[in-house]
Amino acid sequence: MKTIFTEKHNLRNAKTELDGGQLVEPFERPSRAKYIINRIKEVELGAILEPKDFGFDIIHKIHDRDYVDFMQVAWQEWQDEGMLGEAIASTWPARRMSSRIPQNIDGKLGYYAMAAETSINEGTWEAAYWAAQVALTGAEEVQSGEVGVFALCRPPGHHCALDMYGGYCFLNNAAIAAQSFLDKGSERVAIVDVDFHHGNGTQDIFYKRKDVLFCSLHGDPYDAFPYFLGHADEKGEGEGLGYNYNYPMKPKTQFDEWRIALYDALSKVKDFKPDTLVISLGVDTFENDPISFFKLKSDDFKTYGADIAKLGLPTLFVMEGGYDIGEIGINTVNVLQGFEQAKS
Ligand code: OKP
Ligand code: ZN
Repeated sequence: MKTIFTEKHNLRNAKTELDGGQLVEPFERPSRAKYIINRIKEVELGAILEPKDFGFDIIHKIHDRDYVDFMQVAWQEWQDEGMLGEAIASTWPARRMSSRIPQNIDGKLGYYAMAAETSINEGTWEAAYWAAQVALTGAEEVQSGEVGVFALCRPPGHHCALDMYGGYCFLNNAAIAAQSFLDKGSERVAIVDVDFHHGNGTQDIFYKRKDVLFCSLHGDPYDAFPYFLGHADEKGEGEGLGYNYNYPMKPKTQFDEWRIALYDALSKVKDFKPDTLVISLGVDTFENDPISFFKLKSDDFKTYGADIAKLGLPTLFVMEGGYDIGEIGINTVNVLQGFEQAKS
């Protein structure tokens, strides 16, 4: 399997994450990608390609222009305001307040953020831009005939909506890849999100559309981030009704139960008859993940990689979360090897 990767992910290297009332080293850190790429080399998974630069055309189809323009200048504006730390949102348009966009950078961050743990600093935007290009390059490889391709995106994307960043995400790489599939000939694209967290951004982006099916397996939002989306009764709206499926699961969920949800999601995919499949691949479902509560073991990742392969669809894996740095390489590559070994 080919991997798309660039060292430019290292430009996303925030010093702070707001966690339990403290500013700690972010869980979403550069070494995550290093361990994954090292494992890919160790097992000789396949060629490692640099991303091409596809520019902003497809990014602008998924994200508001206002939002994209803001992200490009947010760090500069924060510095111009004389702020001493990294840029962190602290005030939101909460219930019954105005949603007019403030002029002050502190207010704008609150307007465009969905969570406060994610700091913006120098290099954040450039890394996010290249993560999207990694996804677009992966989509192009799949469309030119590769059965399975791995887009090693960093920072991740699935919490990022039309005009919102947060949950370590700044551009929705999986959604951008799905749009690229549609623009270049796919009639229907399915996205299955196996990251521990609900893909609220991806759901939101495609909620009223029937050309993209979205299925997400995740920690129940009553118990887990992003808390405010991801319930089982969110099924899509308008034309999109019946094209969104959520599988919220409780703390300590084991692989056998998780796999039942996966089978259900894969059967929805099958019925949908997509031309292409995007997997939002987070390995934070692992039993030792420091910020999640499912109980998958390393071997389970191989097993479900094979389950996905049995659909027989051209598949793009887009990297999302996974924070047990020591095992992230093994768990991620297990999914990809499981897929490779089972594909027809
Ligand atoms: C991103 B992805 C620990 C809680 C952090 C945000 C989690 C973002 C996960 N400080 N909450 O889905 O893996
Ligand atoms: Zn996650």
